[in-house]
Amino acid sequence: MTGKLISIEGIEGAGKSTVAARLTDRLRQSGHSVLELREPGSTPVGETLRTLLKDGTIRLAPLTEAFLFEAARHELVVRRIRPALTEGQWVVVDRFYDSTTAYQGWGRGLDVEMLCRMHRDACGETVPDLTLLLDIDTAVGLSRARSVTRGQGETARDRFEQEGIAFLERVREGFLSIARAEPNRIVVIPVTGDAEMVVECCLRAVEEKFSS
Ligand code: T5A
Repeated sequence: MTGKLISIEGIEGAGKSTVAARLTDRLRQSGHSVLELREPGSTPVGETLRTLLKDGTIRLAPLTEAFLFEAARHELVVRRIRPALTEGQWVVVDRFYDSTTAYQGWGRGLDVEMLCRMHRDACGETVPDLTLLLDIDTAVGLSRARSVTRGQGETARDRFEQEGIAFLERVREGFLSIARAEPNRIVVIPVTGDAEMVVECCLRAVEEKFSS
């Protein structure tokens, strides 16, 4: 595999989708062939599971939720990520397996070691070369996310936004704990300025990681 896999992580409203799109543009401008993907999603199975997983009117046991995210992930790895990396493309993915560790492990209370085994089954040797963790104040992130979904008329139904602040605090702490455990892979980007400033920080992290 000659391409690079970059995942972008963080809680709701941290700016992941915004950064993924702008980072992809900037990397393309500097001559890379880049595939931008999202999780769950970016395959027919993944997009179908995304609709199910985000629908807060459907009850799911925590382990069911974890299996569905891993199923969507396996499809993404096998059908999109590995072929792209083999061709030498760079892949920017909006969320990857750290989200399951943080949300289903730290948020829902599932055993983190078990989840790590599930990640290995779903992804094999396909692990991110670099993970950018966008770390935002929980209340600010939740308010940004809600202002977007309110516009789409979805607020009442989104499974994770309706969990509220205490759940997202645990998820945020989970992400930071994963970052402390894997400092070589994960760079924490504090989200304090506007989107362009955050993108610049991400680009610097990418350059530092891959320039040598
Ligand atoms: N999930 C996912 C799990 O539980 N387990 C898993 O394994 C996986 C993969 C997916 C849901 O599934 C859960 C997590 C999620 O709840 P999603 O839609 O993919 O849902 O993810 P969300 O985090 O919900 O997406 P959001 O759109 O809410 O957040 P983003 O992508 O972080 O934020 P973004 O870029 O859309 O920005 C939100 C708003 O803020 C503005 C943007 O313009 C936008 O209006 N903004 C900024 N404003 C000021 N300053 C900045 N720096 C800004 N950056 C963005």
